[in-house]
Amino acid sequence: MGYRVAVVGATGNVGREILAILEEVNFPVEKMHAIASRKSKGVEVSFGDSTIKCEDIEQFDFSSVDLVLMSAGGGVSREWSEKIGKAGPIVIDNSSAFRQDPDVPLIVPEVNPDDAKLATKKNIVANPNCSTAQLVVALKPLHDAAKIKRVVVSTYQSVSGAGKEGMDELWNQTKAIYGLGDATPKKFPKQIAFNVIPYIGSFRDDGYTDEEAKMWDETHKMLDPSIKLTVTCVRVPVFVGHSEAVTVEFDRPIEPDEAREILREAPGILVVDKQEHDGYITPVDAAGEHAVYVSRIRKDPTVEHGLSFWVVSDNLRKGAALNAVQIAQLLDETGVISPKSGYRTLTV
Ligand code: 2RA
Repeated sequence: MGYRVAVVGATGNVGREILAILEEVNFPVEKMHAIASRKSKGVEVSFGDSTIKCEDIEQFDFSSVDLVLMSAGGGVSREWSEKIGKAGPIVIDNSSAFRQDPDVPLIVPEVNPDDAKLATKKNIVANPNCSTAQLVVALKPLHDAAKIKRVVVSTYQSVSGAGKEGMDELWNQTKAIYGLGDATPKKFPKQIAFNVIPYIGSFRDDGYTDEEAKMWDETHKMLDPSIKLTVTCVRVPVFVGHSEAVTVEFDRPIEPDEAREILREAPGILVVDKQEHDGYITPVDAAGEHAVYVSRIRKDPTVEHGLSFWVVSDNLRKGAALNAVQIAQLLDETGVISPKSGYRTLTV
């Protein structure tokens, strides 16, 4: 018994990871459909040992599946997710289109699994932004132990967060700069090879970017609206893996050793924290892995009860595809979806 699943945006970075992780975690799939835009119809993608051909989103009958994992950007999601939800399946949406919709739960299973029960309000569950997902996994167990008052975050976000075009731009610019080729920025607003760019998303009137605002809006929705956050998001010339320098102010004293113990026990986290060169994690170490890594835990002596630490995770995995698959597992485990629903539809 398994689910009939459609992955929309199957040719993208995240779509391909979703297909790989569904197979890796042995999610019960009876039938898998890869869905893409008309121009990618027939393009082959891998699912386990098999190869499947992409089907055209315009032609696909979404009432024939139980679960849709959507990773095709906000525009496609705004056009399709509600229609698909009304046709029957639950949509797990990786875009920002529905994250702040009060009738759509925004879920990181380690943080707010109980919100799964809200999934059937619109048959849509939102997957958070990559930089928020890894942050809240690290903040949640600490917040449970000592209430968090304020967080200061600087991100170091890899180019894969901007899709395949972002990865291609870093690769091509790096080669062009070494080989005297054309290094003109196209995907990013400035040169990304051998550089960092303190701008992701688009500017808002308050001087922040929408990527930065996503981090506090989503943390408020999933964890606690009373936590104050200030954020600077930066694009760095790394292919995969987002890093974050985080400083947290608590309402009671919390020592680095206590924080280490709490984080070691917490789901989804691996603490790698020794004062030696194998004692902290970099994005290259985290790429391809499932965990959120926490390193460099230390006291911030400039505030009353402060800790600083370093959080790294694979942005295509915990930041996107893995979290989406974990939401699917959560919906299955909590009975929000069950393979039977597929059979019921099939026999009508
Ligand atoms: C980025 N947060 O890294 C985006 C992807 N969702 O650009």
